[in-house]
Amino acid sequence: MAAQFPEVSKSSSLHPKPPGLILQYGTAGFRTVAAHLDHVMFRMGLLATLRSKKTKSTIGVMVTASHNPEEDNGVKLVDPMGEMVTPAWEGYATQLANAEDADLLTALEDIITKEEIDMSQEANVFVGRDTRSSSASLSDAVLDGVSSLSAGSKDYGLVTTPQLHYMVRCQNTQGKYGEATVDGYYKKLSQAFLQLLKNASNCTDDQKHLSLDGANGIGALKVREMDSHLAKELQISLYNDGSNGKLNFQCGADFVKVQQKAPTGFEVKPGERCCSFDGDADRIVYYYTDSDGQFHLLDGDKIATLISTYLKELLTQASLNLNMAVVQTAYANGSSTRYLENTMKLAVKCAKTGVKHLHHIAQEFDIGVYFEANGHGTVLFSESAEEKIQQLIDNPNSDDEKKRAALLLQNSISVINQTVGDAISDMLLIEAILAIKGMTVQQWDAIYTDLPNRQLKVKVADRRVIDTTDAERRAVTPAGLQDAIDALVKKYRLARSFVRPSGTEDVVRVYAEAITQESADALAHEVSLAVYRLAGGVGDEPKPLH
Ligand code: 16G
Ligand code: MG
Repeated sequence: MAAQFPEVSKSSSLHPKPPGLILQYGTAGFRTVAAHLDHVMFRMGLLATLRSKKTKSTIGVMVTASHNPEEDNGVKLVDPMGEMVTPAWEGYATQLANAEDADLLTALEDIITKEEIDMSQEANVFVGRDTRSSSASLSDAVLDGVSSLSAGSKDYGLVTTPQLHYMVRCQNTQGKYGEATVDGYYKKLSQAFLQLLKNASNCTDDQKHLSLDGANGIGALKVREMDSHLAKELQISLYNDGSNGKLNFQCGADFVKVQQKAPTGFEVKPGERCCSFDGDADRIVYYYTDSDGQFHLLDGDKIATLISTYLKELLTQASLNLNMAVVQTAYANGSSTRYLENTMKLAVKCAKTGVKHLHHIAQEFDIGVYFEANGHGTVLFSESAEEKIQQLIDNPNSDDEKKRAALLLQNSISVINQTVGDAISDMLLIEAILAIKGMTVQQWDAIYTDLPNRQLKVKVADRRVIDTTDAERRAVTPAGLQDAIDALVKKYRLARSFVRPSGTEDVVRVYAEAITQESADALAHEVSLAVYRLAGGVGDEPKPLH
């Protein structure tokens, strides 16, 4: 059989696998030190080609390690509608990446047989990359894989992760979703944004100003490119634009969220609206500092609340009966969930950590708003929701208020990147909502008050001994752990805690929230101790925080 793919054998020898190296297609693709990834990239070029033949569609491959350090890299596959690749193929990705060189063709043929792939079918692969110094040669390795199976490809070069997802969807909908070019992306989003802003009266220059931390990554480059499309309706001061700082180093959305402080290289004036992207611009968080110098974070939960409240108001004004839900994970602050359910009367669903899980649940609704607390999220609209909105706009009998609301909904849909969380798109939507509502960042922050919380990590011998259920909110194994957590939670007011094995690091993550920071810290520590004792902790016992 090997004779069938002479080009694959030949090219593969240029991308040898370090013998014995085992990697896993994790929550968001492969991710590790860049030096270990050349063979993985070549093979993901092969796999994307097979997936393209199987789906008779264009498939995307994005070279990035998101918020990881500059020295790392990674790769994610993008399915035909711009969503993350389907789980069965994540398994194939792992098999293919881990086959020793001599077994590569067998591993390839195994997938072809299992999936009954017609190798005469044409294939096309879109490739994009972030600004890491290793990304150019790694994306060349992907392209080598694609061409060794004689498939077509387009190299988009430097793009954000969500831009590549967007291109794939545009291509596979024959342009219905938009034009599959970076310029087409800017035009679609900015035109919708400018339409939305026509509904914002008396917006001062102060309100139009936003300070943005680009994490020294691709997002900064792309915001600069887009700037001329925004007609000064959004005036961005760009920091950490990559001109001298290091990617993700003491900056970016992950740093800000985890450290709960402003990035370095960033001048935060009191009261000023600021935001941070992560290294591949698929996450965003907002923040400001008050007159006492106190830092305030507006994370994915606050963003989901702002967006869902705004959409609900428009649905009411348009008298549109569409079912809408907000999808969160167990990390969502309890105050946000309570506010959405009790005050906004919205359906709230809880998904397992990882964008694909939230995306999947959001698809079950006419309008599914999904956000992880870390700032990754978007809004999905069903085809029938989009049709109903269009009908209202086209109907000569619709009154002005309904028509206005329907047009706002339609332009909001156009600003949103429905394929995946997109920092640029989310930023434009948030900025438009704040402008339309005449709302300051402080007023947005005041919608509800976050419960104090704490996240800790515990090292254990094998984190797989922890198995969870109920969207990771309860531990099924090891025996006794959940009972211990339940008993600890009972000691504190408004408390909640859960533990889960990380999908990206060799640790168990502990989350706790409670009425005061002291109780949240104490609870997180006590739960960490329970994990250490019951789940095979290694190294020193966790120490109290205070
Ligand atoms: C990945 C996920 C992110 C999730 C995080 C959890 C995507 C694109 N990214 O970065 O959504 O929050 O993993 O990491 O799915 P953890 O399992 O280490 O807590
Ligand atoms: Mg990212």
